[in-house]
This record gives sequence, structure tokens and C-alpha cells, in this order.
Amino acid sequence: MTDFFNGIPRVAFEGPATENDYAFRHYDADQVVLGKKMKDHLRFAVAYWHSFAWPGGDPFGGQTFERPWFSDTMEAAKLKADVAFEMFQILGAPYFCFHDADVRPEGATFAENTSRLQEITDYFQQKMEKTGVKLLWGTANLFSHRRFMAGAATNPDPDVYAFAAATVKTCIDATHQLGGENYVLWGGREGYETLLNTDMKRERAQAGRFLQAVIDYKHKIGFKGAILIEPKPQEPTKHQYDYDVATVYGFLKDFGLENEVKMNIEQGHAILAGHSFEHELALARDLGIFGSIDMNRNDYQSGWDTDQFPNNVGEMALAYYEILKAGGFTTGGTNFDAKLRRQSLEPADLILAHVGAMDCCAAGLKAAAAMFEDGKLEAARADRYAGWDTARGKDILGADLTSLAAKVAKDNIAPQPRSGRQERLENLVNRYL
Ligand code: XUL
Ligand code: CO
Repeated sequence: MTDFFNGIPRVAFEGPATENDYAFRHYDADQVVLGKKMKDHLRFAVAYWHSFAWPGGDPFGGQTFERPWFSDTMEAAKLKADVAFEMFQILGAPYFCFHDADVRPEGATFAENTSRLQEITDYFQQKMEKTGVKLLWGTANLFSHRRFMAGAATNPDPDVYAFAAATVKTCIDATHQLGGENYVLWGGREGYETLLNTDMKRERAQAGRFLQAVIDYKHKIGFKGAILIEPKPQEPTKHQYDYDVATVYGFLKDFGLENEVKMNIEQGHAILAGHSFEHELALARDLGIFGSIDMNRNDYQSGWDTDQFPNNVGEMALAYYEILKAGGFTTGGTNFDAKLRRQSLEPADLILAHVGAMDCCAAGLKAAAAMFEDGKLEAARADRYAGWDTARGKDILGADLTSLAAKVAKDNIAPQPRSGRQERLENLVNRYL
């Protein structure tokens, strides 16, 4: 045991009336909701990078957090792992997620990066066996190091593509060894700063080839997890190719990968793309590519990817509603891609941020489940489209323009507008919160 979380108890469910900060008011892991335990609906994961590797910097100032593992040695990386697994257990979080660069210090060469990642992977494996904590997904950090400043797969330099591909191979290997249930690709630098120096056609083709190579490798080694792309429109680049769910779907179709890849959808990224979270979730579901979520929230005023812990239950209820409609998670889960504010210095802040986030997710899930079970929202939606389920509606959809013109003239069709009933539906949704 380290002494980092000294005095902090394991967090348990105590119900809404409790005064205890270190307790869940809504998240009761074993409570059955819609025939499934809450923990199996939500499948919570802690993001290693924000909680254990992020130093608290912003564009105007550097490190604010002081952590005993902030140094470049393997010893420090192991201390970080010790503390991380202590936190997973305090929270009862069943999963975690990591990038290679969060868990091992950067080596001088690719070979050194690989051996360090292997050493930490073995260390994780022992801890996972001991604690029962599992890996939701692994990923490669192809955006922090300066070699990736002009992109990884989409770099103008083939050697960077090669380095990125080699790195992804090692990260899929690590994920596979640890029984990871997914592997994520977030292309933070796969985009451009200025079109003036960018050959978009070439870069897009490189990204497509890279993804095909990832899929080939997954099948070659028998990795059974899902490959997930995480869309984001911009930041750090001015424009990112994986802009949003719709854009990525077009890209997947283009490269014949729509049945091989699913989406990891992040709340804050949806907002940056000018969508709601539920829009991205619903679209991915409808396209058959829904995979997993990065749960967080963006500040609605700043326009940055602020990666705050989620706390808007109303929004979260709508998100989980779409997930329930998708049939729930299969390999995916709820990863808290969220970081403390830089003034939140205490170890307790890390725990309490997750406690609140897990509780809000549980409250959102319960509201979503009630809404789902009640069926009133779906009934109203179905009623709005009822005309399309009639023989007349089906005939209209099948007809060509000439016959429709003849029909409208002959039958003197004069459509009568109907209310969309938005406020009525908003009132209905609020009743479940
Ligand atoms: C960046 C982001 C990443 C991915 C994993 O905005 O969300 O942390 O989740 O690379
Ligand atoms: Co994310």
C-alpha cells in the first residue's frame, strides 16, 4: 500500500439520504435495472492519463499538481501504477484505460519505449489478477511527442507513419496481453493547421491505409476486442479528419471498414463538433457503429475541450437513453475522460470527482431506464411517423416523381401541418429526472 490516499475509505452505496462524502447516493453496483446490474450497464472506467499523468497545466501556466511519481523513472511509473490500482479499488471501478505514454517514461528509442511498455504491461497484469480490475481499452499516444507534431498516419514524412504504426502494434499487443475489451484510435494530430501546406487527399488515403493495417493486425493476432475510433472536430489541430460520427462513417465506407470499426463517442467532442452527445450516440447506433463512451463535459462558454467531470444528470439521462435504445454496451463502457480543475490539489479531489461522476451516471441511467420502460417518449415518436407505416405511406416512398406528381394532382393532396409537441416532450422527460 502507498500512503497517497491515506485516510480515504472504500466508497460504498449508502443511498440519497447519506451525509457521507465518500458514499454513493445512486450508484448501487448490484442493483438490477431493466434486468441487468447497474455495474454491467455502466461499466465504469478510470482514464489513467487525466488522473495520474496530467500535471495540472493550462496554456498560461504549468504544473500545479505535486505527485510523488512525477519523474521519468520506471520506479516512478510503478508507484503511479500502485496508486492507480488503489484508486480503482477505493472507487470499486471495474475498468481502466491507458495510453502507452501515460504508463511508461519516454525512451530514447522505439526499442526502449517497447521494453518499458512491456515491463509495465507485466506489472499491470499482476495487479489486474490480484484486484480483478480489467482493461476497457488501451491506446497509443500519437500526439504528445514532437515527432508527431504534423500527424502520425497522416504525416508528410513516411518515417513518422512507420514509427506510429510500430507504436500502435506495441499498444495493441499490450492491450491484447491484458485482455483489453477494445482498442481506441484517437487521431489528435490527424488533421491540419493550415491547408496551405496540406495535401488532404494524400493524408486521408494514408489514414485509411493505416486503419486497414490495424484491422489486419488485430485479426492476425486474434485480438477479439473492438477497434474504436474516437471522433473530434479540432483541438489540438485546427481541423481533424475524424470530425464527428457522420464524417467517420463516410471515411469507413470509403475504405471498406464500416463492419470492422465502431465509435468511442466523447461528450465534450460532440459539443465541439456542434452536436449534442445524444445526437452522436443516436447516429452511431442508427448506423450500427456504436461502441463506447468517454463521459465528461465541456464548459459551454469557453469553447475548449475542458474535459470536466460530468454532473448534468438531465443530459446524461438523454445519453444513456440512446445507449439503452442501442441495446446497451457490449464491449464498450463509460470511461471518465475527465480531469480535475488545476486548483483541485488534494488526493481526495481525485476520489470525490469520480464518486460524483459515477453517481450522476447512475442517476442518469435510472432516469433513462424509467423513460425506456414507460415507453411514452417512443410512443409519441412512433405516432409522429405513423403515416409511414400505412400502405399509403409505403406506396409513396416507393413511387417515382412522375407518379407522385400524378397522385398529388389526382387526389388533390394538401398536407396539413401537425404540432411537433416539443415542449410537451421536454416536460415528459423532466418527469423522469
Ligand atoms: C482527447 C481525448 C483522448 C482520447 C484517447 O481529447 O479524448 O484522451 O480519449 O486518446
Ligand atoms: Co476521449
